[in-house]
Amino acid sequence: MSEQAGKPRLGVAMIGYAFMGRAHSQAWRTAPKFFDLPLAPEMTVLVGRNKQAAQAAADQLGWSDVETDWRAVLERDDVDLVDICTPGNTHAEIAEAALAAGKHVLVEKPMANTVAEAESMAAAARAARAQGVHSMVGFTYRRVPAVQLARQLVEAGRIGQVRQVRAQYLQDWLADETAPLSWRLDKELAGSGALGDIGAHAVDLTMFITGQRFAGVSGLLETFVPERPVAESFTGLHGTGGSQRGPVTVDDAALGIARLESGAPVTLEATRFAWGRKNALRIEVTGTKGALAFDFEEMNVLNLYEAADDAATSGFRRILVTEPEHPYVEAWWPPGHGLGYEHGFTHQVVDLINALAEGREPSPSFEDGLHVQRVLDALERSAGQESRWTQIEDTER
Ligand code: SOE
Repeated sequence: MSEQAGKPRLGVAMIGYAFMGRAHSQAWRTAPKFFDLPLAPEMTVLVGRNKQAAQAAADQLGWSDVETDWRAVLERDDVDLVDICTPGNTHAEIAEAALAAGKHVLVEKPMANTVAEAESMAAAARAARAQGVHSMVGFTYRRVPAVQLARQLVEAGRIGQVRQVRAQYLQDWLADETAPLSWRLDKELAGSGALGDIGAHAVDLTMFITGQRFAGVSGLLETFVPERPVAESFTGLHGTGGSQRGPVTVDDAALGIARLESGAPVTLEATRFAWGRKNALRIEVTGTKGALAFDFEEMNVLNLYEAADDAATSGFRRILVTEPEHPYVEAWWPPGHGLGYEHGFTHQVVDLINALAEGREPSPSFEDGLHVQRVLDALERSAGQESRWTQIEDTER
C-alpha cells in the first residue's frame, strides 16, 4: 500500500466481469464516494481471458488496466487485494495462490465447490492471517440494513431465545424450460445448483442473524428439467439457446430440515423454479418472546412481532429500515428513501476496507465459508441417502 491523496491506497485486481464482476465494480467505484474510508481503493486491473472483451468491460466498469492471466496480477506490486468473481471451480486455486503471494482476498459465494477445497482455503487463510493477509467471503445479503438490524435485535434479546428458523431463497429464472444452459447448471463449474448458488445465502443468513452454526441436516434435491438448449449468447442470468441440447447436472431445487447448534429447528428451501418469486430471500426467526421476518423483495423492511404487546393491537410491526439510526443508511439518502441490490455490495467493500485498515480478519471469514460448505455438502449427501440425517462435523471457528 502506498500513500495517495492522504490515504494509503488499496490496489484491487478483479477476476471475472460478468454479473458479479459488474456488481463488485459498482461497489469498488461507489464505496469511497459515499463513505469515509481509511484506505483509498483503486480499481487497478481487471482480469479476463479474452483481451478485447476484458478491455471493453474494464472501460465500461472503470478499471485502469487489463490482464488475461490471473497469475500475472499476483506478481504486481500495485495489487494489494484480489477480488474473485469467477465460477466456483476456480476459487480455491486463485484464492490460495493470491494469499500465498501476500494479497488479501475477497471471494464470491459459495466459497468453493467442495468441502475439501473449502478446508484447504480455510487453512491457507489461517496461515496468511498470521502474516497480516486477510480474506473474506462475499455473502452480501448480510450487509442489507434490515438484515443487520435483525441481527442486532436477536443479539439484544428482543425476540428471546431462537426457537425456529424458516429460511428460503426463491427465484424463477429457470422455471422456463427453454432457458438455456449456463455454467450455473454445470456441476463441474458450479459445484451444485440452487443449493450452492442461492441456498448458500439462506444458510449464511441463518448463521448471521441467529449467531449460530448448524449441527445437522436432512435434505432433498430435485432436478425438474434435466436437459436444456445449449446457450448461444448470455447476459447476466439470461441467454438464448440454439437447437443443440445438453444435460443439467445440478439440482434445480434443494430442501432441508436442519438443527442449529442450540437445537433450534430450521427449514431451508432454495429454488430457481418458484414462478413469480424474483429474488425472494426470506427468513423468519421465531423466538421465545417474538419473531422477525425479512424478505429481500421488500429489502428496506424488517417485520418485528413482540409477544408482550397488548393483545388487542399486537401484530407484526413493519419497520422501514431507511433511517439514519440504521446501519449504513446515513451515508446515503435522506430518511425514507431506501436502498437497492447494489448497496449490499458497496457495504461489503466498506466493511472489508475497515477491517483491513484495522488489521483484523473481516467477516464472514473463510472458516465461516467452510461451515456453509459443510452444510451444503451434508444436505447433498443426505439427499443421496434417502434424506438420512447428516451430522455436521465442525472443528474450526
Ligand atoms: C443467481 O441465482 C444469483 O445471481 C446468485 O448467484 C447471487 O448470489 C444472488 O445474489 C442473485 O442471484
